[in-house]
Amino acid sequence: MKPPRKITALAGGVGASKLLLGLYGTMDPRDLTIIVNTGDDIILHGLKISPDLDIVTYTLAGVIDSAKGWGFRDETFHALKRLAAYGRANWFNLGDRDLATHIHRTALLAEGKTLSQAADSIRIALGVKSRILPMSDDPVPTIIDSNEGALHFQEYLVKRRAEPVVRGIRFVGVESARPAPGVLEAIASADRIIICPSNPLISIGPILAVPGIREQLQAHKQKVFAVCPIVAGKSLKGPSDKMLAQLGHAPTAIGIAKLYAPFTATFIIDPADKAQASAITALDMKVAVFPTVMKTLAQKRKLARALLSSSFPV
Ligand code: FO1
Repeated sequence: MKPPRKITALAGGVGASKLLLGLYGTMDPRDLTIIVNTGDDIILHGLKISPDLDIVTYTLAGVIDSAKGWGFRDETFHALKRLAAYGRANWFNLGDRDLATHIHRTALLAEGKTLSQAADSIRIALGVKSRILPMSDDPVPTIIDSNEGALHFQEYLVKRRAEPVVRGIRFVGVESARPAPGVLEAIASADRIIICPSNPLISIGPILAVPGIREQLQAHKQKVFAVCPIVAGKSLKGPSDKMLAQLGHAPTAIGIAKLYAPFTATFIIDPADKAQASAITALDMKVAVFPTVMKTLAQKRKLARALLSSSFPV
């Protein structure tokens, strides 16, 4: 069997970017298309902020603050301090260089361009060779219903540090959202589709909720490989474990496997969870046991190489 050449990845932000960086350095990046969650998008100070699009773009451009996982490296925050002096909210840390991205994107949208076109303009300017597609050009904000009421996802995560108890998650307007141009085609034409290790509820969940995308994955299920974002009951990144438990899902590899089984052929779990392999196989998926914790570039590339191999998972 020929190794897969054309890869389409579904991605959130920080967790996904680790694997994406591994893929980017291991394959021809022009054969990589990334479909990114935009449920995290928020308007602040009149600017359209698209955190996951920017995290993926900055990571692949090599300009990310890798300690934080978002924003530019060596960033300064002079503008945010001035905004605060005018009485504006400063809980969301928008750096000076980062603000240029948001101003550019907002200006393009005001000129009648789409979010896809803005994302393309930003990634080309930063020298990223892979295609980066928003899941939709239509706004689909993720709202967390919590014990403190309805919160925008960024208010829940950043302002309230994921402390409120989650009672439900809504993607507002998703019923009438359309997949962005190229999204359904990228799934259909890929040799392999990789679901990155992102939060299944608030990173991959919004992408799946856009009408047509989940169905397209189901139609191409044999090509779908999903990397489990939970290892030994803990999230690789962010509050997924806590959110899963609060919404009645098991924060385990099996818990994620149950969510992904309808549209995934191969599920990748860390050796720490290998005891769960047979229960996952019973969900009618192949299981690959392979290290998924990616702290170093070598670990990112190792998982990427495995996912790009025609013989994986044997
Ligand atoms: N995450 C934080 O925890 N605190 C912040 O102040 C913050 C600012 C920020 C600015 C731009 C950007 O693109 C991302 C930013 N993030 C921040 C990350 C972001 O909130 C989340 O990590 C993603 O939305 C989840 O993938």
